[in-house]
Amino acid sequence: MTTRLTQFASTLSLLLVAQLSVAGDYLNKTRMAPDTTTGGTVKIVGGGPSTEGQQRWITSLQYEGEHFCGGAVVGSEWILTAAHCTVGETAGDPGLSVWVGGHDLFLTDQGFRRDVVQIIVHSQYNDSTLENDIALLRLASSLPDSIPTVLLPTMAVMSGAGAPNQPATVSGWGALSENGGSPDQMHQVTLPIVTNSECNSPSAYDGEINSAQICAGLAEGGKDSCYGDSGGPLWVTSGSSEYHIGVVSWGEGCAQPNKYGVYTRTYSHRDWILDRIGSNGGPTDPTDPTDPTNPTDPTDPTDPGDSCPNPAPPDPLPPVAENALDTGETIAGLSGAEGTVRQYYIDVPSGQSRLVIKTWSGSGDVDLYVARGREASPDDHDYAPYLFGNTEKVRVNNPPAGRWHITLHGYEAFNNVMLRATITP
Ligand code: 4AZ
Repeated sequence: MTTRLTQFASTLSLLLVAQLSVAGDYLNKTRMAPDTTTGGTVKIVGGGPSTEGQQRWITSLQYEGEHFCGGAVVGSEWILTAAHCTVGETAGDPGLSVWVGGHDLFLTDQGFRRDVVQIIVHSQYNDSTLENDIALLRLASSLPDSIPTVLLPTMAVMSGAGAPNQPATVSGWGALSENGGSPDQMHQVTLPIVTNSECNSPSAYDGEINSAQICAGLAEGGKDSCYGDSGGPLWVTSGSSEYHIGVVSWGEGCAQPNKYGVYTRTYSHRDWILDRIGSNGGPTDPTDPTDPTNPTDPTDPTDPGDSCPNPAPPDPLPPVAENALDTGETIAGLSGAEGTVRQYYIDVPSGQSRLVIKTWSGSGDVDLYVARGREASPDDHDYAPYLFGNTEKVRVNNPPAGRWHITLHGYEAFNNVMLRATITP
């Protein structure tokens, strides 16, 4: 095992050297294989042991029985983890396994072990910036019903329990301090979700964080995920359900002031995940009226739990005229109530180098959705920054030719917002 970890670490060092010229600050990003020393007297960076038997959907990725990354059960045969955890791993390698539903790494009669038959890494994963640091592992056989799945977050969760300043929990078997050893027992720490603008402030990551990432931690430091927690979950409870809101990805050291933990934002990859695993199943949150899996939705005519005949479901997006946009044209003064939809399109000729669509200014919260070749909606789009407030931008390099559809959706009432689409030849 020591050999293998050494190989893993030296692969990363090679990558680090190779990346040096393209990303000068890259060496500051920590995402190494964990220290293999166990025990120690230090506490997990600001947390403590988790409760045995809780969050049995949390998993340990192991090589020859040794933990190297975390993960989460999102389907009975699917594990969500970080793309960087899969670097150098091969599906079908008999050394590679996932350990599910356990608590103490050395009590191997706990939990369930499964081989990995498929590794799906996000096609846009960037090994130097760690953008889209997300991957799915398919297990050789389904997990038993006693292992729950963690739910993928909905919009409502991200604006409630998953919103900035709310408490979220990160769990794993990673190091207990930046220079410390790793525990046998799963640990967890609860820390606040941080806005992307705070995480992008000069004292934090100075603009490196994109909208498909989410940060958590304290400005004063002291609570964080650390080496070996990568791939594991940042999660919140909403109603009676647990929702996965981030994949442990990187950070500068562990628990340092202003150096928040950086997580891949699960919500931004919800469709990517669902397209691959089918459905997320599991219990639904009855307090969440926008949860599409909620079986108590009275407007759902297919809901077997509904005793009364259902009325026809309302149109989720009322039909509105779609307006053409010219490149560089600014639409000013857009306003509407919550739920208002405004639709535009722009025709992109072939061979263009960039398409930028942005909204800014005004008040309230309007969200931007972009899709090529079909109407864009909250449920079907190619791009959606999905940020709080009105400053949102989609940039597509070398955009394929065709009609690009833009939908603005009032997440809350919005007032006096600007919209512009620009094609760069
Ligand atoms: C890691 O390498 C890792 N402090 C995880 C989280 C953080 C840094 C490194 C964030 O697994």
